[in-house]
Amino acid sequence: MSAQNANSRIQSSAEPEQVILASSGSYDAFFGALRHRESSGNYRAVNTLNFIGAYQFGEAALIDLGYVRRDRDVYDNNFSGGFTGKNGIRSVADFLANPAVQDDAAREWMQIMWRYIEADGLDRYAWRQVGGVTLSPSGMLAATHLLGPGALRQFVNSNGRADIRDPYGMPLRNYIVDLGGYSIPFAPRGPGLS
Ligand SMILES: [Ca+2]
Repeated sequence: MSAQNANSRIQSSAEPEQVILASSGSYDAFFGALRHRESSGNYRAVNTLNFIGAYQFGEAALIDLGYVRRDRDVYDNNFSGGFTGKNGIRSVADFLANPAVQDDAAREWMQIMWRYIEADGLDRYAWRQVGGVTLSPSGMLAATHLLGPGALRQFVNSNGRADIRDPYGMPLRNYIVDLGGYSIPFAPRGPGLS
């Protein structure tokens, strides 16, 4: 989620069918594309819902990653539990000032999210067509980053018909398609790749 998304035009759910044949982009390029999508690559970005940094992490993700302590509401992005000091990060300001830590957190986050996807049994949909799009692992991870594994499950269970959007109106489907063309080293490889 990002301020950039807030400015995005709300798009029709009836989008043309898109097919991703293989992952042509590298894992590094995936992070660049995700940063661009989330914040235009601005490591100091804070959006109106208090998601922070180039990847627009929220409180719940930073708790899972061990940067923030749990408080009564892990989704309100007030970070009131405080920071743990992981990688020297003791405040939102520290996190925003440290691109290397944000990149490190993003890489760790992808592995955590893939385990969520596996725990939900959604990994078996990798490279399958759902609702007219190919679910590539990078697209699945991007969608899970946008709205969580529950939203990806809803997308799969509805065969892509559920119109799932982030609070700024960004459709889940856009993340699946636009960030779907990157290879993920710990996930199933696409057809035709060795
Ligand atoms: Ca909180």
